[in-house]
Amino acid sequence: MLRLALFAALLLAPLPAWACDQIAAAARVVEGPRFKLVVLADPMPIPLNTPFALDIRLCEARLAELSRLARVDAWMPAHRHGMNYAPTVTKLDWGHYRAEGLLLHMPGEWEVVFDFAGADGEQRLAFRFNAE
Ligand SMILES: [Cu+2]
Repeated sequence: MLRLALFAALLLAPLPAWACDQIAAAARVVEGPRFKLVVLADPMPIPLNTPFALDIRLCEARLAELSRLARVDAWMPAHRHGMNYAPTVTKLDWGHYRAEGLLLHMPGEWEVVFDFAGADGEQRLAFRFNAE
């Protein structure tokens, strides 16, 4: 009973504002034609020369289960090279994925690419950012 009360108290406690602000500032929202992606880096912000992971959610998706996140990758458009590692993608839940093992080995502009495959065809979404 005490544990239940503690749990209820935790549920009612407000989240620290800094957590929401940090998440809102760090989240990347990528608008696609059929759904949008909300991407959070772990750790954040995305570090240089250190492995990081991405938490990826398909939002506002109709039939999200038809679009499977098949691949996550990153490359530097200006230098025309990718990473030295191939990240792994794990499905956590419907429309919720985690990509691990990304590592950016150079400062500069990177593009993170998300390739989806499904019964309704292939789709690529991406965002660019400056790693420093
Ligand atoms: Cu480069």
